[in-house]
Amino acid sequence: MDPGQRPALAGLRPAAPTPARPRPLPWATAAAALVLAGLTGITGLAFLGKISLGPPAPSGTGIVFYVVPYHYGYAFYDSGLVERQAIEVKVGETVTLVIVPAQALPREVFLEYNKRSLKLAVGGLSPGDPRVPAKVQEDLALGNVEHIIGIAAHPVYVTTNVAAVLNGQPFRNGGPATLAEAVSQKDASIRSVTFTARRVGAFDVLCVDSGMDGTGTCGWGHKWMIAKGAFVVRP
Ligand SMILES: [Cu+2]
Repeated sequence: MDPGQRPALAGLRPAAPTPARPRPLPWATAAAALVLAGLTGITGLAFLGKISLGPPAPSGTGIVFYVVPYHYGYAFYDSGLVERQAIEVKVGETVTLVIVPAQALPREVFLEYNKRSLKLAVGGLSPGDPRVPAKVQEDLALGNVEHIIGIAAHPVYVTTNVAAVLNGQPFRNGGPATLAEAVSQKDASIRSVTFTARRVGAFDVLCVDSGMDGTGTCGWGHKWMIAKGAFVVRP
């Protein structure tokens, strides 16, 4: 039937007046309130980090954080994929870092992350210097696409392998559209590390590898790829 056409019967019958909304029965109200309370409880727990509404984490991995390295910095997300300024854990806690390289995501997303590098002084250039994005392009052309994520005073040394999904291109084609998608699809570029937070303090997250010339795997801005005190271990 043509969507604009109404059934013949509808035209013959006068539209019935909308009946007054029946008063909900007391028990129904009580049941609805209970359901609502339950939902609020779940949301509250999720907010407090007691349970996660985000992607399921592998069991036995403790508290999970996601790290997105880009040229030349990091974005941190909690287990619900909410961005955080730092990775915050308690001493003695088992921590799993799931590393999703920004380059595993589409070009626009990758470039959006890299824009953050324009807010900082990188490589002796002042914030916003157009030579910074030019250097990123140069690094991509040179194949300087990997990072090695380390955390001061902790056994963390994770080499990314985004080249495996880039197929020689500077940007990802046909990959996950978002971080959430990359995580739920378990993108081939994802690496993770599980360790124990042993010391109280604020530790730097850094790109550890450095070549003979000190440039490292991600190239020009490697030395400046440090998130100062971004791994926070509370007593
Ligand atoms: Cu790096």
